Amino acid sequence: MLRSLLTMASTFSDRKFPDTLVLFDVDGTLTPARKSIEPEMLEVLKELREKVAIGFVGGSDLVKQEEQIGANVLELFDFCFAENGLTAYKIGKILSSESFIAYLGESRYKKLVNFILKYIADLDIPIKRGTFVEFRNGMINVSPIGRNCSHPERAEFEKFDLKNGIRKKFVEVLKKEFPDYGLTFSIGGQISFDVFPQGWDKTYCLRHVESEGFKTIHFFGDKTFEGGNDFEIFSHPSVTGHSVTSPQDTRKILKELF
Ligand code: M1P
Repeated sequence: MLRSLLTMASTFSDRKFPDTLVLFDVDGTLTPARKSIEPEMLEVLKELREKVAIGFVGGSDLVKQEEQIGANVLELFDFCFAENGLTAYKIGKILSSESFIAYLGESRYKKLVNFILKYIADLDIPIKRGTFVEFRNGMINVSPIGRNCSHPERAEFEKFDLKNGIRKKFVEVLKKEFPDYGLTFSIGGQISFDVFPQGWDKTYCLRHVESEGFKTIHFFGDKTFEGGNDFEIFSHPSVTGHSVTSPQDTRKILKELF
């Protein structure tokens, strides 16, 4: 307890509310889906950081957050949590985390990835591009169309998937095929789903802030419904959750709150 208070006092004592942390999802909350952050949002975050500690918790890897928020993303937030917090930074310094491959082991991983690639090879969808499995530190990301598709192609796939339930069916098959792997399959974006060990959802990032002694933790996300990748952190007992419909909505709620 004393350690927590000391840590907090030394790190965020320059803020108006030093015991408050505000965490944000990225796609659909801070930025339009897979697009760049707008200047108005950067301005709002800068002002907010004078009052509270701020962080983001995204499903994507850090490379994508650098593309969307800026190459200096690590300087813009007190906490940067990529891959749900499996890649984590506090004030620009990396924090230690676990890894997907260490959890699963090479042999079980090979079985899983071979199955996924065979399933995608047999999928009859309008177009396919490249990078069907993206290997990350804390998860793999699986995309039936392939992550190399263009923006118009991803929008088309999203519509097609909504009608035909491609990802939903895929996830059902994987759950049946690998019941003993202890994995969660999370459809968070437009063209893919994330696969990670149970419990490694966005609540994972909370373990990195446990010792900071925050009294209030806010979270803003757009996929807060059950099954969405913001659901677990949004409904966590230690978190005050805010469900948003767009980056503009995020700004509106922030103005009301702070
Ligand atoms: O942040 C939400 C999701 O964003 C991307 O999804 P997609 O490319 O399908 O729109 C991915 O990076 C995914 O990992 C992430 O959860």
